Amino acid sequence: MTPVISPGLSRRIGDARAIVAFTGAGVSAESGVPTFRGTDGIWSKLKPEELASMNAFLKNPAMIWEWYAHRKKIMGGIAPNPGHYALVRMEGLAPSFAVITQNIDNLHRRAGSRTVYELHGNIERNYCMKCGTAYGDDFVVAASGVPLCPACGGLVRPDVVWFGEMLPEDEWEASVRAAEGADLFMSIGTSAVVYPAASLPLIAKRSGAYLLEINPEPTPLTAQADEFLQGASGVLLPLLAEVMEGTHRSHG
Ligand code: BV8
Repeated sequence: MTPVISPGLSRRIGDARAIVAFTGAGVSAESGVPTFRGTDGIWSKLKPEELASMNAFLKNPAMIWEWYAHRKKIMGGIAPNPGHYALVRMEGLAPSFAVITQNIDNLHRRAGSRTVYELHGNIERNYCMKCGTAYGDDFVVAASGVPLCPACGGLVRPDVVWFGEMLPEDEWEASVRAAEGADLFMSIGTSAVVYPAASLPLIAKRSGAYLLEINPEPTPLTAQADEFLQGASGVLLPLLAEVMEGTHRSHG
């Protein structure tokens, strides 16, 4: 039976100095968080732009808050899965390791990942659109209907990046630097269609990184990847962590 992790990839994982894990909704799928574009996707009914956009929010804040409240409810009952924990193990072994995530579910941090760049924000954070005051989940959940800022009466929104909005500058710059400095860049559980995040794997490859894609199905990135490991991240990432641990044990 051919090993799932080839000897060539095992060597690369063991020798990698700077590893980046670029993650999308697929990494949280095994925690029970629905993906966006899969068959069970939360966008299979409505278009992303119809929900995750400023226009949609201003047009109907109550509906958009209902959608986020629904997602917060799902995320309230989830936990990191073996894929998240495998990335924490790998971070402990690699000289340099960063997670760049498009996910807003906070699961990487809850699993214990230390260097995490959140490109599209975090659903547990909210802020007033008028005065910028930050509000936690409790405030938003307690509000009946659309949460208004007690300080200035402004509309409170989720601290996530909507379509047409810029990504947080420092998270984006740090992510580009990490991609340019990586010798192993893993694109995991993302359909690689949302930009500018989806440009990071190619920035890494152009800067000399080995581009590994992990996904149960091919994506628009697969043709440019150096290697495509077909399967679930919750199964494959623990195997990669085991290979890394084995290499570090044998190196003493
Ligand atoms: C912007 C947060 C600049 C909110 C989200 C070119 C350059 C720049 C911009 C654009 C461009 N072309 C188009 C644009 C505009 C747009 C865009 O990219 N549109 C796409 C749809 C074409 N981009 C933007 O608007 C971005 N902003 O560009 O600003 C600017 C600003 C002003 C003026 C000019 C320029 C902002 C994009 C951010 C949008 N926010 N989410 C919220 O979540 O509510 S996007 C959303 O998609 C999530 O963040 C999500 O993470 C992201 C990507 O989706 P995936 O994570 O990949 O999830 P998906 O379901 O698609 O795929 C899951 C994958 O997992 C699948 O492949 C599946 O096979 C796999 N899988 C399933 N199970 C498993 C698994 N894998 C492993 N294991 C498993 N078990």
